[in-house]
Amino acid sequence: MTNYQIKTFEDYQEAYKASVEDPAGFWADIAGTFKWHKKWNTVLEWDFEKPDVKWFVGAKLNITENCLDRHLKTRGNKLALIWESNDPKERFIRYTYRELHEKVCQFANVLKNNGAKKGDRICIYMPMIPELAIAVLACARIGAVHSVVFAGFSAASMADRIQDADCSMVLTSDGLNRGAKQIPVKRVVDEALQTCPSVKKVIVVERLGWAVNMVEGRDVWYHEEVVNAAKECPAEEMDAEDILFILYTSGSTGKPKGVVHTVGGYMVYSQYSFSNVFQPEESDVFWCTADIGWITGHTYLLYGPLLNGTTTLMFEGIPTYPDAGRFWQVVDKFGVNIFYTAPTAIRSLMGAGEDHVLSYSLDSLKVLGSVGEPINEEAWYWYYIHVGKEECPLVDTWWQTETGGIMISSLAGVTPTKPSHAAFPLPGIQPVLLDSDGKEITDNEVEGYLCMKFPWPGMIRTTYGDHERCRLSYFSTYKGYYFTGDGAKRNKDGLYRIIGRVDDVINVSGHRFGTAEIEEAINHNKHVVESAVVGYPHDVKGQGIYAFVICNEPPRNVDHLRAEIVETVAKKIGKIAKPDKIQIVSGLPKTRSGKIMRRILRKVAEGDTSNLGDTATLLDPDIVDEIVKGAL
Ligand code: 6R9
Repeated sequence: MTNYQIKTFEDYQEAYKASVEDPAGFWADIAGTFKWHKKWNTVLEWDFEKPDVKWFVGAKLNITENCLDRHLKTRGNKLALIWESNDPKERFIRYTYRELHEKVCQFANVLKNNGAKKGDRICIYMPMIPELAIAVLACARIGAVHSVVFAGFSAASMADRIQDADCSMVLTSDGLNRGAKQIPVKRVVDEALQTCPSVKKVIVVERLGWAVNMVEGRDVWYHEEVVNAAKECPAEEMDAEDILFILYTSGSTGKPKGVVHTVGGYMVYSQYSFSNVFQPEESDVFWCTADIGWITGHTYLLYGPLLNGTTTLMFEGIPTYPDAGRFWQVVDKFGVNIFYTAPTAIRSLMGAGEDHVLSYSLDSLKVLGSVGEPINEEAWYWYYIHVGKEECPLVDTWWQTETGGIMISSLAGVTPTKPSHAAFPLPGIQPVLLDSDGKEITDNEVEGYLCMKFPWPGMIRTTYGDHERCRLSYFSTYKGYYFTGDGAKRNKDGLYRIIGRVDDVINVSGHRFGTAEIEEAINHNKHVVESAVVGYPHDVKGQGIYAFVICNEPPRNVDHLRAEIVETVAKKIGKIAKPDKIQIVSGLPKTRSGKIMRRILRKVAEGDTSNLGDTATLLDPDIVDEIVKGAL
């Protein structure tokens, strides 16, 4: 749709070459297609050791003018957002670009009327209702930093994130719909705010019409506030390197960290990657099934499509409600052309049988996408054959919260695809594979640590409030490189295949958790002395969570104890992080220096105990026998 949409493999090769030879010139050309109040003085300043990365230095802009105002003349009456309810019987909602612009301005005025201003951090804890998309853009409109917390996280997780970013406001709803369930969201917020004195205002959107507790002077209803809000709101002028948002994600150590993205670079990269990977045409309807609470929802449900002037679809529900045909029914209902989902969703629908998908036409589909975890060949073929009718290119898109946008992927219908391969880096992206000494691997078919040797506009700038943590997590393992935490292989044709995390991060249904984070939650249970958590292959989730737990006394009722531990994790993190298997053990395999040998636990969890390797260095080798015998 822009002049920079690559259309042939030769174009791709040319663009890639140009992006490496003259990165500043390459990105300046692309950035030139956006609306800036003031252009940059320098395209790029960078130093991976500090790290210090700045794009479009000195430029001034507001991203929402590029998402909305810029389109009003040519696309004012075109649909910007289609919203489909959890309940197939409830009427859908549609906003044109003009209407969405108005809604965002109104919400922005509500924020201002309630004291929000540029630079404030605002926590958004809301289900997938149109107001969530509007609220995010409203923050960006006034220059407030949004920190969206997925509405499945617990009160304790939300409180941690609010405190870390020192948020002054929370935007939420009375409750949420999820399949057949209704969940009291505001109650979770109230619990979280008991330990968050920085929050002065809570704006509540009505979704379920439930009576909720409203704290005098702190809580206001959105529908009451909006009555007094003007429909015009000038966009705050931002520096290209001002913070656009914080999004928390798990690493191998400690609490989740607040990944910081800035306005200018994120804007350019989200639009460029969206337009090239998915190859949208002007009349296409694009559907990304991710929740806005995750990076995929930020970049490819919201910002990327809107920056591109594309119609984006937002779905409140889940793939299996009221039945496993729901996704396909929605595709037919709105004539979705480009569909982007996660392997875990595909695997769960695959398990429900082909009938659900075969009863819909799916004729409108042109492009399919996958994200979040490696897609196994079986799921790849099922998706390609039954959903795409062997006619839609399937792009396997590898990227991370920290990268802001898609890094390695084929460009739909333009560059080659291969099952289970993310394939080629996008123009501007310079991946390398390193060996354990940090040397670049030039051979093919050898597994290495996936790193980036050059900055790209959408990359992480810092971890909020703790720059050293950013350096240690991503820029210190291999000097001069950004380290992704993933292992990968490159084949003879230069296609990348992502193997998975090489650190202590578990990827459950495409959601990241640190083993340490889950262990810490489990250890809060009063019966637990110590625990060790590992991932293991899971048919639907990709990876499941296996916990080895030492108790202070032999449990009287193991099932009861397990249920209690699951409850503790749900309270500390959220239901999405609850262990699938809990094995009670009397000890853990530790080295003499006290380090848990996770390699052994991983093998037990995988059910492969034939070769546990050398256990002689363990403090108590006998414990291994006990653990193997008791394996679940
Ligand atoms: C976008 C997103 C990032 C981690 C990443 C990797 C895994 C994501 C993948 C993939 C294989 C793909 N991952 N996409 N692995 N193939 N196409 O998911 O961000 O939640 O931060 O997770 O997910 O391990 O490091 P995030």
